Amino acid sequence: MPEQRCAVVAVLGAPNAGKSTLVNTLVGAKVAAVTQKVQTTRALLRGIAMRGQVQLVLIDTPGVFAPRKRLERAMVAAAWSALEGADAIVHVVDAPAHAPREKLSGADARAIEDSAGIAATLKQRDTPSVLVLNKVDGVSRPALLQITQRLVEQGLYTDVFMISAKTGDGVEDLARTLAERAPESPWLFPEDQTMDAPARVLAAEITREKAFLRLHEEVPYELTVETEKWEERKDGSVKIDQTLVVARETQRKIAIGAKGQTIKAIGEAARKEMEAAFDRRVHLFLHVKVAERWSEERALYQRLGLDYEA
Ligand SMILES: Nc1nc2c(ncn2[C@@H]2O[C@H](COP(=O)(O)OP(=O)(O)OP(=O)(O)O)[C@@H](O)[C@H]2O)c(=O)[nH]1
Ligand SMILES: [Mg+2]
Repeated sequence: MPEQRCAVVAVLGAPNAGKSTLVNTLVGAKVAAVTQKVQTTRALLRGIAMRGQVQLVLIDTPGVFAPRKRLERAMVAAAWSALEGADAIVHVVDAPAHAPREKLSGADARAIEDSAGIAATLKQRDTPSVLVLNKVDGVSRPALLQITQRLVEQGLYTDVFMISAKTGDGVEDLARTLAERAPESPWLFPEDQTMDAPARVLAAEITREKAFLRLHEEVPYELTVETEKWEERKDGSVKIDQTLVVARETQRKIAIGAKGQTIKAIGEAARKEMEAAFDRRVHLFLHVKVAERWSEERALYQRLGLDYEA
């Protein structure tokens, strides 16, 4: 029997860089919500990927940015906390956002600033970091070289990878390198497990993703999803009751939509994905509730594993 090896890998980067997409691709299953909006991931999520005798425990983190609100501060603190105990760090960068151009959008300028801050911080640490330029499907070769050059000057990386987390291009090269460097250690999880969170947490993430995708303006950021009930049925199906918590009555109306259309569409998309994820029939019931100060409630932070006082 070859020795077991295992590496804890923290996946860090600015909001929207593609961290969750990369973790899902490496795991080969959906473990983390992915949307085109920033601040999709709110807490640490572990995805587990096997490569031969090597187990990679990938920690998906919330994006690192300049936080203002309590929840944002807790998210960013959680992202940095993932570095504790990590054997390796993967710094994911949204390459198209960093491409040199005459005029940058505000969001791209922020992404560049956030990445530079991360590069500088990682440089102070002993844990080996690799730089991953993501979304190479959307950027030219010369631009990639310029972006790499700038970040390599700002940080200290053992390797640079150019990948598309979405198409999988280059992802196995990265996996191989991470696996090669994994220290000898017993696996932390059974080899057929793909994530560490319980199914009801994944169910809440799935619904939150569908709601994020369908709701616009400020609603997604002021929304959270709780799995209230999980009832196993004799026929092998499961009945799941979830509450979408929003901060205002107007948001409740938007989430429900005319004749309940919006919530119905969110529920249908979520149910389909849950059936695939749990490999069984799902009866999903969604409720919408207003709790003005949910993002200030201590219990929420505890459930998400976030630090209320961060
Ligand atoms: N074109 C392209 N899009 C990608 C790629 N990887 C991720 N995306 C898209 O980028 C957006 C953000 O992806 P996420 O995986 O949610 O990004 P994240 O870094 O986890 O974002 P936060 O959790 O909000 O910090 C989504 O719309 C993805 O589909 C890629 O390789 N190519
Ligand atoms: Mg994410």
